[in-house]
Amino acid sequence: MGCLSSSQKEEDVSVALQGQKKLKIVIIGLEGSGKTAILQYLRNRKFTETQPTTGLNVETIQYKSRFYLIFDVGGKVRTLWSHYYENLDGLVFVVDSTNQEKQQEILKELKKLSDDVKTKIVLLIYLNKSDLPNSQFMELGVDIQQSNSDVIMQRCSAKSGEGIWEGIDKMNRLLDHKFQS
Ligand SMILES: Nc1nc2c(ncn2[C@@H]2O[C@H](COP(=O)(O)OP(=O)(O)O)[C@@H](O)[C@H]2O)c(=O)[nH]1
Ligand SMILES: [Mg+2]
Repeated sequence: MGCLSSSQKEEDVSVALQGQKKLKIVIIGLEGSGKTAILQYLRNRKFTETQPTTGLNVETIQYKSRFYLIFDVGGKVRTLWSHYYENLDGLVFVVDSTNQEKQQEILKELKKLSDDVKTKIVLLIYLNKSDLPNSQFMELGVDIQQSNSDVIMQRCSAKSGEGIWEGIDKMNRLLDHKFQS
């Protein structure tokens, strides 16, 4: 997996976006929610153990006829997230569904992103770790519904793969509409 320092980001984004049209997706979420595990699952088509993310992971993933350039920004420095929101097509927000105590913090971040993202995007919220017995549905709709974006909620597991491609498929379909309109 490519690991880039944030100082390289402007150059890397423009280089990566040259040539073939790729849709730009950013994966955010609290630390330990499973962002990197999901990105690795998309790349390897299977679960692989992760290391804590320092800097940035970037992957190009093909789904059907579309290429997605996906940025995993890391959860520690949340102020960095909004630097990646320019020319965004979609945002993936990963939630650890076993960690109900973090619900208020998650709602706060979702509210913040709906303020920070100025363009209409597709927002895919993955309720991750559905394979674990203490995984629970989280009611996160309130603030997000006010934003201008299409919102998808998808239970998933980066461990078993459940729901991962389903979420991407739903996002892909909504992006079809975006490009047709
Ligand atoms: N059981 C289970 N563990 C997961 C899942 N997704 C991630 N993890 C684990 O949760 C920890 C944090 O995952 P990671 O992807 O590094 O989180 P990040 O900080 O959001 O990038 C790692 O130990 C992963 O193996 C999942 O769907 N199920
Ligand atoms: Mg990570």
